[in-house]
Amino acid sequence: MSRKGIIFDLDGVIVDTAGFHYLAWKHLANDLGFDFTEKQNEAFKGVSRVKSLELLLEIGKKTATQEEKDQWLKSKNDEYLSYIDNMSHDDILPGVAKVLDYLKENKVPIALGSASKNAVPILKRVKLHKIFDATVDGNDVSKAKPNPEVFVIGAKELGIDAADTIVFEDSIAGIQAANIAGMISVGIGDAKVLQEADYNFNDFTEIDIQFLDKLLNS
Ligand code: B16
Ligand code: MG
Repeated sequence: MSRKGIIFDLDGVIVDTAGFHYLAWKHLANDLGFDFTEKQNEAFKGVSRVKSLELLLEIGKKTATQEEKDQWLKSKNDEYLSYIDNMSHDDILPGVAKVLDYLKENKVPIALGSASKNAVPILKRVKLHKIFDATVDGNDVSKAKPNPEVFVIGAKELGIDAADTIVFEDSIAGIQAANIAGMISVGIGDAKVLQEADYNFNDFTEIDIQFLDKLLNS
C-alpha cells in the first residue's frame, strides 16, 4: 500500500468564505451598474482575484484602466477582509473538524491548497493555522487553477506522489486542476456543477470514516 496524502481547498471547503467573495463582487458589480448572480459566481470559485475581476468586467461589458482595476481590486478585498474579521473557530464548516481530527490521529499528511492570498489570516481566525503539514496559497503560485500548480506544490511538500494525493474542492476550476495533475478529486457541493470529480458530496457531514479509510487504503 502506498502512502496517501490529502489536500484541502479553503474557501467553500473548510470555511464558507465563498459567500463573502460573492457578496463583495456583487457589491462591486452593483456599484458599476450591473447585476451579478450566484450562478455566474460558480465560475469565480477557486479563480484568482485578478482573473475574477476580468470575468466580472466581461459580464458587465466594461473596460477599465489599470488604475481603476487596482482600485476595484483593493475595495473588493477590503470589503472581503471586513467579513473575515468577524470569523471564529465556529465558522469551520460542519463535519470538517471531525475529518481533520481523524486524519491527524492517523498521521495522514494533510496540506492546504488555496488560490487565496488571504488563506493564512483566515486559518488564524478559525484557529487551523497549526494543523496542516504544508500550506500552499495564492502567494506561492504564479498559475491559477485550473492549472494544477498549487496542488503539485502541496503534494511535493507532503512528499506524496500525485496519484496518491486526494483533493477536496468546491470549485470546477479546482476539480479540473486535481484531475489534470492525476490526483483523486472529491467535489464538495452540487454534484451537477462538479460532475468532473471522482467522488461527490454535498458537504463534509456526508463524509464518514469508512469512506476515508477506503480512499486512504485503496
Ligand atoms: P483572494 P480557494 C479562492 O480560494 C476563492 O475560491 C476564489 O473565489 C478567490 O477569488 C480566490 O481564492 C482568491 O482569493 O482574493 O482572497 O486572494 O477556493 O482556492 O481556497
Ligand atoms: Mg474553494
